[in-house]
Amino acid sequence: MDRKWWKEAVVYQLYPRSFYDSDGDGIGDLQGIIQKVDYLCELGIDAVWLNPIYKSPNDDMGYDISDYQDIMTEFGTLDDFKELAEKLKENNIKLIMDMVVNHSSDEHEWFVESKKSRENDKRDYYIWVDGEKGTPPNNWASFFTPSAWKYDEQSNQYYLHLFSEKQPDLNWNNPKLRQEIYDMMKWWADLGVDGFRMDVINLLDKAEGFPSSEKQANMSGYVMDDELFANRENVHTWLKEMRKEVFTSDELVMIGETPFVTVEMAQKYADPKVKEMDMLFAFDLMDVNSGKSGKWEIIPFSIPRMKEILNDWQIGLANCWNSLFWSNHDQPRAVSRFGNDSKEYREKSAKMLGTLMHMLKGTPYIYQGEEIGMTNMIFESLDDLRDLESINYYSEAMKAGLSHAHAWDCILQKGRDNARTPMQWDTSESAGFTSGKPWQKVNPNYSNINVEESIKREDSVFSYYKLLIKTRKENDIVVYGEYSPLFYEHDKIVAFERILDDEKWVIIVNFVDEKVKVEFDYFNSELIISNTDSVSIKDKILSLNAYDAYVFRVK
Ligand code: ISL
Repeated sequence: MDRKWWKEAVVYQLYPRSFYDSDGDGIGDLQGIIQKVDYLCELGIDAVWLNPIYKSPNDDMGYDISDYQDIMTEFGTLDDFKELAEKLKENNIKLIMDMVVNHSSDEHEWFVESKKSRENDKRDYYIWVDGEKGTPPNNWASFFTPSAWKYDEQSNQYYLHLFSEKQPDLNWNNPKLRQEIYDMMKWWADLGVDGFRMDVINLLDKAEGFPSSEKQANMSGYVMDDELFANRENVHTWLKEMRKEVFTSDELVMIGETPFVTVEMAQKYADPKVKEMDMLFAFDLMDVNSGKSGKWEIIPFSIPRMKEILNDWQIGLANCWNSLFWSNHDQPRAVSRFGNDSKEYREKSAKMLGTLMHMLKGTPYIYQGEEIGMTNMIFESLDDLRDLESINYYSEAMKAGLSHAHAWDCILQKGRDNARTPMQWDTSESAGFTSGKPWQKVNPNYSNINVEESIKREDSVFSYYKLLIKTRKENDIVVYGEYSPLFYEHDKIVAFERILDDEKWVIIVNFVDEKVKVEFDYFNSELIISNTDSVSIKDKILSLNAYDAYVFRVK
């Protein structure tokens, strides 16, 4: 058993902007987190991943960094950061920083310099290509705007931005730039952080010569062709270099965020012998209801397809390590998307989802609010949106002639603002998140769904999550046991075994809002966890009600 703290940990993903506001400006902050460390301890998590807290003009909510060694003004100061790090350490909670080095903000001094002239010594920190006004160097699409290139009048060149215009891509071919980044990361490591979640780390290497793509264009006429900018060879070279330079201690965890990654690619990135990354975030599951053209092409959700994804990753990374998550700050809320957020089934299905993620093999990530079953938000108008991705999608959809109703429905289902509504602490105004005007509307369902209520009720989602986390701590099998699928052909239940030495656990959950039956021949099983009081096993048949979840120890 290759024991590692980050394998045994449950990680809490904390979105500081929406967590807790200590000073009434409507924006969550570091002192706010400090005030809520007790809450994290109560839940029992072992590590916190903080979304970016660096200085930023917030075009993309902190993923556009203008100073890597300072804190976002709204969030506090470096002293606040040190106080938070200290407080987490005192409480045995590890701290994982989000690190964004594929791009910076256009307000970073490197880019300000780089833009000054072709001769500037920071010019090569970014990706500049010749081109005439109105004709971008190629047909690459950006995630957040139609073209991935922005023209600069003064030098008659374009710069590359895979994300927004205010997020110019850094030029990783430049060794000076790479060294500056490693030094900066070492500086954070020396401050005592326990690891990094590396944003879009597999996009660092772009195809030489920036060829246009032959693939199908999107509604704006540009092409999102990952083969030209993701998972290319130099990513491996630079990760090894970064690992050597920055990750000098084995205790420091390296988690790569890797869109477009396949199981085969992941095996290479997360190979424990090579150690480019310890684990990574893959997106097959998040894309389960997306069509070929991306997230806004919504296709029907299929349980068999979801099972296939879970199974492929469990088996494919059996010798590496998986990251397990139903949601994050870029995704809809888990219970609304994969469960059922109706009054009747919200809690039941949230617990069912929790059971699955905590019992699969890998490190579970709880996205802030998931532990109380927070739901998607029914936004009323464009003015309610804060995320540039949705705002851009809406405007491109209108230009392409799609209906308002269609575009709005997509935004309600998939928009990133869903995950970013403020944490619901109690029933006071603004759900107790702020005494001021919240930067993003609070979900009106906070009067029913909030921490204060959930924490004191024994059968709440919160209490159930506590039990899941505690069970992991007390049983090596949950962390290190092998995974093996069960009832793989069944189209409504998800089930698997975990096996460690002579111990075996069986996990069975019903993914639908109807009764299902399965053959159950595990005699003398002991029920360890369930989201229901009534287990019915008769004549070797287990009957499951809507969203039932069971964890058995087989004797
Ligand atoms: O958010 C997405 C879909 O809605 C993803 O495609 C996302 O853009 C991709 O996974 C990269 O995400 C990361 O980098 C982005 C940032 O906006 C995201 O918040 C971050 O998680 C650019 O830094």
